[in-house]
Amino acid sequence: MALTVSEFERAYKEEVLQLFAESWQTASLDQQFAALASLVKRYSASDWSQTKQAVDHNNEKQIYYFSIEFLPGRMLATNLLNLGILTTVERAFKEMGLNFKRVLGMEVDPGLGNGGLGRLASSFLDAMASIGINGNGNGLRYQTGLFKQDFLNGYQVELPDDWLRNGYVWETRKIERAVVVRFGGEVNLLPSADGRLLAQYRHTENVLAVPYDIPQIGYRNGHVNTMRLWQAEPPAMGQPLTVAQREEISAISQSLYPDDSTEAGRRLRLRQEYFLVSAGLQSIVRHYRKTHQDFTQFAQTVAVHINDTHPAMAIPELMRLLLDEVRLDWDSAWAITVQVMSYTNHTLLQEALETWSIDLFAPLLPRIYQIIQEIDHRFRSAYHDADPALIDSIAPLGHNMVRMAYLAVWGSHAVNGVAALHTRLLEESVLSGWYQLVPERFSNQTNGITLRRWVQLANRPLAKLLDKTIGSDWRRSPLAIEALQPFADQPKFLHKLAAAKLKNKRSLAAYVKRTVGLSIATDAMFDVQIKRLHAYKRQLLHLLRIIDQYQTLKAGLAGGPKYVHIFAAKAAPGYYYAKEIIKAINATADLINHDPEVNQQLQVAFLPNYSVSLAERIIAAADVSEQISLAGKEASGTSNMKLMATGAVTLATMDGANIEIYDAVGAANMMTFGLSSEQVLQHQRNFDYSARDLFERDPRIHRIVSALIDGTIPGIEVEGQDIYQSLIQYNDEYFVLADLKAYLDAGARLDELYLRPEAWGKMVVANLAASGRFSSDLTVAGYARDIWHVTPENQVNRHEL
Ligand code: B1N
Repeated sequence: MALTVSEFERAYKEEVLQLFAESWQTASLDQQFAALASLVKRYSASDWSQTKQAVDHNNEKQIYYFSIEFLPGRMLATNLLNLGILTTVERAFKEMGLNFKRVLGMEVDPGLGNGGLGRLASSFLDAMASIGINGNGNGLRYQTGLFKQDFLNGYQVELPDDWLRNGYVWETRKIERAVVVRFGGEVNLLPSADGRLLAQYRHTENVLAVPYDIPQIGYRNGHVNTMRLWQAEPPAMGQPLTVAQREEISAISQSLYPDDSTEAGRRLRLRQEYFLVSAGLQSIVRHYRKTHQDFTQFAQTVAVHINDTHPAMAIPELMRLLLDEVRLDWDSAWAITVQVMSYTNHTLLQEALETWSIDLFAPLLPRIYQIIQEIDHRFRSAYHDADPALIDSIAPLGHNMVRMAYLAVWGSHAVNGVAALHTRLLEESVLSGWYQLVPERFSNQTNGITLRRWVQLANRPLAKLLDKTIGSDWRRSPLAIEALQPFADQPKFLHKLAAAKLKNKRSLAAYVKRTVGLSIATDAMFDVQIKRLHAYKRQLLHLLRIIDQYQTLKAGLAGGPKYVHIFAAKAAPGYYYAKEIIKAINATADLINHDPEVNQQLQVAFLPNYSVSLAERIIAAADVSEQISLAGKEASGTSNMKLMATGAVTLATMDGANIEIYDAVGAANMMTFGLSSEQVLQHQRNFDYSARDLFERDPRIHRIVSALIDGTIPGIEVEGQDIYQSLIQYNDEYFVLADLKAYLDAGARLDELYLRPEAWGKMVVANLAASGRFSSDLTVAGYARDIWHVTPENQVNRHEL
């Protein structure tokens, strides 16, 4: 939009006055934020309304992205950027003598997700709006988001995240769009006039689902989509409810399950999932009926995307609506459902594959269970010629369980993994039976990231330098950053690049000092591992390298570059082992940071409360990106992309999207090590891996691992022992020791390169130049083409690569 500095200033001052009866000079930071956000809403309102009208008017297809998690991050800067008025507003704030950065910092960062899966969902919403497709989010409005993390004596402490305390500026409650979601009760199938059975529901528990709409503004294209979050409330009418009943209802959208990569098989979670799905679909069907007489156009105008299996009940729920409310016959309803639905799998981990015991499921959702039984029955009949053992092993119902991934594949026309290796492994293992049956449904859609957030907003020094060097095309066309490649050989440019990095390091160092009181050396290599704490991600491996560096320094064998190791990670509150790793890292940090013999060379900072906002601070300052999961375990990873796209070099196993980064930057520009996923599989099959052997035979490994139990690191008597036993006694499930030597060697090679600034700069440039393909704009364009069958207004194509 077009807006001059003085126009904005006038509008802003007026907004402060109107909202708070306060002059702009005396308004508090909170008020400044509220006034600015309110203006942004005003600026986007007509585009929002027009986007919605155009959809209905032109009968355009809408995508609904169903996800139990979203991690939008703070929205003010993004919205200003996407409206095209960020620099204008910044200038105005400067002119008024106000602190723009601090105003941005007043916004809450909604923690409505755990990690990559939730962040991906939000990044897709931004991308859908930005490439001009009608894509809406459908999620839950959790009253408390992911816990806030603090450390007490090195242990993780979880504090409630009361993010709605002061209201959420971007949302609008739409009570007039509320729907009723029913649980429990009984279903009777009664003969009806049309000769078919009519499902009659009795004694159900009725929950009011109230939508809250949040605008999702596209990047400078006037396109504004909607993220809709549902809140559960006791219905205003009907039977009076007891306090306990009302609480049970509110609990549905009360809090986010803090589990990442494990299945939360609990009744409340199931209620959350059905609530999300039923509310979303009811409102979609209701909206469709306003403009259509029959359902012949439904699949052409609606696509529902199932983000992992948590919303997979969308399949039986849409069947229910089409059968019981629209009164279609089974075959027509099923044909529509399959065309509408698509499913993304995000994990190969057994413990994350959702299954629900029928004993829990059937009484809570009797009609949905009936429909799943019928789906299962018809699936089995459709394949009565096929190998019965195969069919049995992949049917939606089996072993007294509802198997959500299998239901999702059978009820969708498209299924995808999130990185090339992940999709291949899905086809070969977790969903191999399904791949045999319906191979044409499978595709790979490699994850992506919102480059605008990570580069344009969170790395301003780099963004400026890019503008000066290659012009500003890269801001709109992610692949245009390839033009940077020739500058890899220009020492002057590399100098500027290093200067930009140093600036970011100084900002992060100031933050670290402010928050944890540690002064980190900004002339050190910043070696970063940021992601959920999970054994398969192997923060432990990183810790063992730090211990090795510590021991080397203590032995007087210095040499390499100065290091600052930076961690950020939350552990699921019930994940005991992950919490032990946190304690062990914190204890090691404490030891190292306070030891004057080493702390000039080596420091460790574990920053509490990892979140989108904290990621924005850390990523721009990183030199090294640790992506060291056991090969075959990390579906994709996305911090790997964020870090390489903003100037870090990747130290990685050949896992998830690391492989695609490797393909993009070339072997010379990334440091890889460790077992391949095939080798891991082979060891697992042959039972020929012995961690104890490695420990006993390799003196270096012996020395490093012993530090966990010999008192080297004070304060981890229990944790050190447990971790030691997980490695030696229980044979190191995640092959930490198997990869340790290769990891240390790769680290040493990286150290040498870091000591040669030009060689390092070259690698950084190669990474930056190759980063465009990881834009989620391109990822979403792939979904649009292969899965949703819609054409973006703004054409972007990863396949031009
Ligand atoms: O999804 C990300 C991937 O980049 C990561 O590799 C993957 O680990 C992550 C249960 C999950 N997979 N599964 C989950 C989240 C919450 C939950 O309750 C599982 N998260 C991932 C994006 O594709």
